[in-house]
This record gives sequence, structure tokens and C-alpha cells, in this order.
Amino acid sequence: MSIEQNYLIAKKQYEKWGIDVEAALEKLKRVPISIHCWQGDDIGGFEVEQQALSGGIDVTGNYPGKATTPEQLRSDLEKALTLIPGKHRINLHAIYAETEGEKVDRDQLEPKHFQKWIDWAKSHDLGLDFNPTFFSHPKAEDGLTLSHPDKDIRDFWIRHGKASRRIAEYIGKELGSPTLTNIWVPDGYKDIPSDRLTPRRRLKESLDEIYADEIDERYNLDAVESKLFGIGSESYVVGSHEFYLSYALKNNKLCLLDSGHYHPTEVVSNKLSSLLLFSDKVALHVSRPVRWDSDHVITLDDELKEIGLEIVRNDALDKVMIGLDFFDASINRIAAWTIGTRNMIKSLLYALLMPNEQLKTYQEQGNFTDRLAVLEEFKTYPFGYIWDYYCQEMNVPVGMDWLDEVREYEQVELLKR
Ligand code: RNT
Ligand code: ZN
Repeated sequence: MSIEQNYLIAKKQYEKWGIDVEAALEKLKRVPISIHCWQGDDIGGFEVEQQALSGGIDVTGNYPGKATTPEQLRSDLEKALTLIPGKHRINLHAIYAETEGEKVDRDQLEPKHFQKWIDWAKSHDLGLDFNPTFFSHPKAEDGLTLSHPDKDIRDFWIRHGKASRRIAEYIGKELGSPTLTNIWVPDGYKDIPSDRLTPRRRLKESLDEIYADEIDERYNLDAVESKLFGIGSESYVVGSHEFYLSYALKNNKLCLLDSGHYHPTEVVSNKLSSLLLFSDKVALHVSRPVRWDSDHVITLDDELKEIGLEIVRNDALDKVMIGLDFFDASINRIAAWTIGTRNMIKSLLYALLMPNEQLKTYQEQGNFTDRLAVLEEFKTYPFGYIWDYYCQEMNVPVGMDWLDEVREYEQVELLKR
């Protein structure tokens, strides 16, 4: 049976529930996913004096072929983008600046250092997002940046934050689509602190300084990302969830939820509805923690499906800015991007193909029997046929055909590095 025939059979089954499959696919086409560039080079970046990865995050594995130049990284991203249906965005970090061999410290970065990324994004019709890099730097060695007791160190990082917003504003203006600039700092303590308030007060004041600059919201949106713990900050993280949730709400910033940054049974899917009642936009770093914030490639697991459902059910496809954040160096990195991003899109499609209104009605009526029965029934619906058809329509490989392309690229490109 052909892809079309399978699709038509599947479509009929969904239509019995009043689901408009074509409308679902149209909606899906318009959802951009912000794909993190750092999966391609294990968060190395291209600074002239490259520093070891720090900040309590870690990339494990030594699969061959990681990108070692901006050109390689862009070409790898291009390859991945041909395997992923839809129009998406690329998420950059400040360490991906291109300074023509000149040592430019983070507080001195300028828009011109991202011109090549911008030109590339333009030529591929991609949006860009941005992150100041508050780790992998001598001034982050103490595990403290914006909350550091030393004013000079804080000021350095404040300047970096300001520079990043200016760069992001320029990028957004150039590309005609606002850049999401996300601040995450690793600040915290390994052991039980004797003062939790002072570092948090300093972080708050540093953020206030960074955000004091007027930056045009048409070109730049600001987000703040919290965390529970990291390697070396097991007992206390300055920028906790409550800290940033409060900061974001009070200062009109986006709260960015990383699905690896909570207690093991605490889920981001359950937070979205609450945040959406109090802010216009919410940002996500979709990741997969395995026992800790390990940033495994996202799989189509229950939580990813639940995230997709919460976005779709709450009619929040244009309110939740979906970004990815995983990095696995033990597998082919282009496959990692492809598998993870396709899974994110699949979770949205899965959600778009649910009888969400009907399910809401069951709940309102107290009819929990039908609610459970239908939720379970749809798990074995022919979702894969719709997905295959979508891939075909979007001119990307169907099923696992993408893997052959990755294997070929590995032979002709990655293994030669
Ligand atoms: C770290 C945060 C942060 C980073 C990236 C590289 O725990 O999740 O978002 O992963 O900025
Ligand atoms: Zn993150």
C-alpha cells in the first residue's frame, strides 16, 4: 500500500471523531522549533581560546565527526534540516561568535561577530535565537557569574548580558523575526549554603542592570531559565524556579522551562497551563533527563506527548516558544538532531490528532471512564500513517529513510574530519 492509501485509511478513522486531519497538518506546518546548534559540537563553540565545558553540565561520548568549524556546523545543520519537516529556527550561544582569529572576550562581542550566521540564516530562511554564554570561561570558574560576590566579575557578566541583547536585537531586525534571548547562569553551591538570600539578591540586581537597556521588543524577547541542581551545585542553585518565575512575572520576561531542570517526578507539562494564565508567552527547552539533567535526546515518551498535548489543548501553539536542549556525543550528532526534532514535531501532531474538545467535555461532565477509554484508544490509532504522509508532503524522508542519508553524510563528510 502506498503512503497515500495508508493516509486515507488513517484519515477516515480520525475523521470519525470529527478530527480535521488536513487542518491539523496545516497548523503543524506553521510551528517553528528552535533547534539548538550546540548538539553539533558538544557545546564547544568557536572561541579563539577554547575553554573546557563548565557550568555543571556535561556532554559524554566520543562519536566521530563533531563539527570543529562554523562552516562544518552550518553544513551539519543544513543536512539535519533537510531531514526535518517544516520551517524552523536555530538557537545560538555567544560562544559561536566568529571573530576572524581575533580574541574578543564575551563582554566585547558585537553583532558583526554573528554576521555569517545571520547571512546563512537569511539564505536558508531561518529564524535565529540567542543565549549569552555564562560558562566555559575563566571568570565562571568559581561556579558563580551574575551572583558572584566580586563586583568586577559580576560587572563582566552584566556587560556580556547587555552585549548579547544588543546582538540579538540586531539579529532579529536583520531577519525580521524576534530573537529569543535566554539567560541561564550556572550559579550555585555544592554544599549547603549559609546564606541563600544574598546571592539571589545579587542575581536579581544583575538581571535588573542587564535589562535596564531599552531593547526593541519587535526584534528581541527575553527569557530566563531556572534550574534545580547541577554538577557542583547540588545543594543550591541561585536561579531556582521560584526565583525566575517571580522575576519573569514581575518584569515581563518569558519564563523558560527546561524539562530536565526539576525534581525527577516533577513535569513541565503540568506547569504550562498555570504559566499561560499569567503570561502571554512561555519558552521551553525540551530535553530528557535520565536520573539527572543528562540532556539525552528526546524520545516520544509519555512526557513529550503530554507537553505536546498541553500546548495544543490550550491553544498555545503561538504562545509557547518551543526550543530543544539535548546533547549526546555517543551517537551521530545529525541523527541526534533529526530524531529529537522529529519527535518534538510528532508529539505536536499526536496532540493535534486527538479529540481534545470531546475529552474536555467528558472531564467537565465527570465522565472519567470515557475520558480514560478514549485517551487509551488513541494510543493505537494509525498515527504513523499520518506522520509518514506529512513527511512526504513536506519533502523530507519518510519513515527511517533519513538514516540512510545520515549514514551517507557520515561517510562522505563526518568521518573525514
Ligand atoms: C543548562 C541549561 C542550558 C544549557 C544550554 C547549553 O542546564 O539547560 O540551557 O543546556 O544553554
Ligand atoms: Zn536548557
